[in-house]
Amino acid sequence: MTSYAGVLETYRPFLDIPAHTRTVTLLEGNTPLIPMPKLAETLGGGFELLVKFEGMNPTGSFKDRGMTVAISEAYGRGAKAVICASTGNTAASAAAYASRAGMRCIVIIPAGKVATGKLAGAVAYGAEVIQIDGSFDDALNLVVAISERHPIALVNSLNPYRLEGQKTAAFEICDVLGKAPDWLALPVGNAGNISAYWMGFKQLHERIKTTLPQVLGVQAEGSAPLVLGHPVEHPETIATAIRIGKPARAEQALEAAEESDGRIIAVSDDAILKMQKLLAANGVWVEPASAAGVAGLAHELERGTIDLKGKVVTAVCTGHGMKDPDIITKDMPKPHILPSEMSALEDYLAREK
Ligand code: AN7
Repeated sequence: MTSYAGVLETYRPFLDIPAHTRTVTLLEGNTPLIPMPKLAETLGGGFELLVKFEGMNPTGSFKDRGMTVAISEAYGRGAKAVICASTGNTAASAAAYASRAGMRCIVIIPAGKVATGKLAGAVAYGAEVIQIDGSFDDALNLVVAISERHPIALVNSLNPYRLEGQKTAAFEICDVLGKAPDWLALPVGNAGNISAYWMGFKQLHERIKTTLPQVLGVQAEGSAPLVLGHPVEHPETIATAIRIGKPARAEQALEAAEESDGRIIAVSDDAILKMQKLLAANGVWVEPASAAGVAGLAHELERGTIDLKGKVVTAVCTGHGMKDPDIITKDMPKPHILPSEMSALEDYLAREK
């Protein structure tokens, strides 16, 4: 038996990467494609819904797929330091892979707008965390400028090797289904992921003649530059992962939507949080941004603007719920405190539910 070796080794012949690349991996990828029949019924039924649960990657988000490739390339050419701007998940992922390669990792994040689990991850893996009094977009401008002036590798999704790695998720979906899905729904922030999926599906279409899915990209209403058609100066959303006003891969994302006969839409924070609860009620706990894709499907179904009858629909849930525990605990009902006695517990069971 050959054991699983991560996305770079598994899909190397499909990846456009330089020969100097030296694999740095945490055996990311190979994440579950989970059937969600009960949730599909809740949304009206008549279609097959599967969630690609990217929260099951080593650092808890889809970013690990692209990061293994970006860090492997930087490591292979002798880079000693990497830098990224991040709403949190990229930071934690860069930190983890840089630590394995023995590289310095600097992450720039918007102060006060990064979920606890992501910040903790970046610190735990040994990154130097710098908070700026500004947005993700400001942070991205800074790291791009720094990486042009200093020998520090940029590992944001402007780095093409990030997309090479991220597109492996499309390959995995087709491998499991034995075909491409009819629709793919996913959240959109800096727009690297939607661009990478589309690259992956198109590559398989050209090589092995799979069909192409229609792509539904979903932004949060308060941070929806791709829906509005212009950058958003002060993006706001509860889904801090996608609190991005000027996506680096905007053009490619719009192309993916158009070429696939799909679209990019926006949903409200309420709809995102409602879908986070619905997913969790089906055993899949994701962070708020990660619920946006399915929330977008629900939005279109409610309005009758999408026909999913008989279709196979894949929704990408990009990050684990454990990344952002505060969003759950802040509204948590007060815990029941009982005496440590059987009778008290029996009284409770008789009383509740
Ligand atoms: C959970 O970590 O931009 O459209 O700096 O963390 O490829 O940006 C995160 C983005 C979706 C959006 N879901 O993906 C970062 C960062 C989750 C995310 C997105 C992000 P892109």
